[in-house]
Amino acid sequence: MKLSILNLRALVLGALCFALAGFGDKAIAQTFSVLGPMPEPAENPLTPEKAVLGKLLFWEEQLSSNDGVACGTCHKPFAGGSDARVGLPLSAHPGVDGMFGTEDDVIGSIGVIARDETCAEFDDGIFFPERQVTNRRTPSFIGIGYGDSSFWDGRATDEFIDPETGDIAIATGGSLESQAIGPILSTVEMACNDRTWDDVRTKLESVTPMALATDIPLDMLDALAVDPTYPDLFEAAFGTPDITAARIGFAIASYERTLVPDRTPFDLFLLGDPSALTADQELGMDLFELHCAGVCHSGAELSDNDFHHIGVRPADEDIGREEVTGNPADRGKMKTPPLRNVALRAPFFHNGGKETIQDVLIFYNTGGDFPTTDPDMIELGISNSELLLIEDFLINGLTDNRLINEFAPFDRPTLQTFFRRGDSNQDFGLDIADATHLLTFLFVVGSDPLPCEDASDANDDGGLDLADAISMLSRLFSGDPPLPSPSDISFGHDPTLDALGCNP
Ligand code: HEC
Ligand SMILES: [Ca+2]
Ligand SMILES: [Ca+2]
Ligand SMILES: [Ca+2]
Repeated sequence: MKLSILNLRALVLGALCFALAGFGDKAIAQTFSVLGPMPEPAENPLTPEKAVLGKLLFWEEQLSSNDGVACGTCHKPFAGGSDARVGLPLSAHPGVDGMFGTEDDVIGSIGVIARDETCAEFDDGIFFPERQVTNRRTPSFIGIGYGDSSFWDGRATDEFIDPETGDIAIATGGSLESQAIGPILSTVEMACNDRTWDDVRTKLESVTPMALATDIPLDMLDALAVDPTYPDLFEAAFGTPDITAARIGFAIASYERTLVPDRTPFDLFLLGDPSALTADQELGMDLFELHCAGVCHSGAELSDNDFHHIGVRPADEDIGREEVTGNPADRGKMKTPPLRNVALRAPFFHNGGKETIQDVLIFYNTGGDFPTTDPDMIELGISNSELLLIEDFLINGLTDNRLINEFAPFDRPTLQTFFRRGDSNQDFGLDIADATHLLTFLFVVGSDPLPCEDASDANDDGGLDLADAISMLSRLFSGDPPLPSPSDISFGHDPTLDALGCNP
């Protein structure tokens, strides 16, 4: 057989590549790959106008009924796209038993106080007067568009149905759009009861974009340079000023598609920079490939985008995927999360039940905590020194530093800080120490600045003086009603604009 020059060249090149790559790395390349371009559905091609509108909407607290919650309140880049407020005791959901402090509790995200259809607060029986908390740990919104479904149970589907018309707006590839319209009407996350898309439209038509945010990133400032209204911004993105649910979904999904976490040391290593991973991290990657990639954590995303019950909790406790499919075989199954930036997202799993990566590794190494029918959940018997190498890979090999530093495109505005009125010393309660704390600030020369001026402004008149200490004391000792919203018994944002600040 005669080889053409071209074929010969291909052969030689192929052999050379093989020799250079070495056998082990070739296997790695088959198990893992770099993130390709983010897919976008034909019906919603990515444009800068849609993406920046989506970014504005994602960080827009006025998208919620009561101005206190944006998508970004629960999803922060520096927390790996998840919620950073997990250290607060108020992030607890009592789980199915309805009781706080038991085994089935979940570390969720703080949403809104329960409000009826007139947006009046009511006692939900669990959280009131505090804000409600989601019943699952918040996953990332970054790099999610590679998958074909969204949420832990995958209920946000590939096919995106326009919720106002019932039409199929996107036939396939629209899970981000399907997901994005969910929280806006969710009575736990952002809405009063019975909120409609008309309500959302009316609200967005009337507000000044980003009026509540500070430190606004440059691309958002550019879009806001001519003081546009939301209808103006929708016109720039979609050609007409109409605000619809589908367009909100299209815009937010477009923004999310610009968030590609592809500069991890792992990605740089796969692209051919052998120094991107330390020797230990490379060993950790090999061990990860051997023990963890298997059916679940391989490919470009390090996720099979499928659903598994791995025994973090009993399957009956949160039935997960079964809720979507109706199939009892899917009981307790949750979506395999992609693993880039995983270390920033502690605590882990759908219930936030494992505090550290080390805890997660011990969980897998011992074959899980609760019985599961999954044949892959077996004791792994990995040695401690090997576990440390895997941990090193997961923590240092898979983190894109642009998220930690919140560099573009992972930059964001500063949102409102939550506090308790009167909690001058920031220990989550109002007591006499808060009055003393404020008085010290007011009258002792050289005393420390207040960590949260808004909290110390007990009477919410925009100033800090003796009257605030008196408000605290009469609330404590004269049976006065709760201090002004968010009040001393409820954690939330300041509903009145003033010049005072509050450190996050
Ligand atoms: C109150 C906190 C909260 C708010 C507000 C919120 N989310 Fe989430 N987000 C969550 C939680 C909790 C989940 C997981 C829910 C589940 O799977 O059942 C989630 C899931 C997601 C996912 C799915 C990720 C995956 O791995 O499948 C995306 C994407 C997302 N949110 C984006 C958004 C957008 C866009 C908004 C605003 C329109 C928003 N979130 C508002 C808490 C929040
Ligand atoms: Ca409980
Ligand atoms: Ca206090
Ligand atoms: Ca005051």
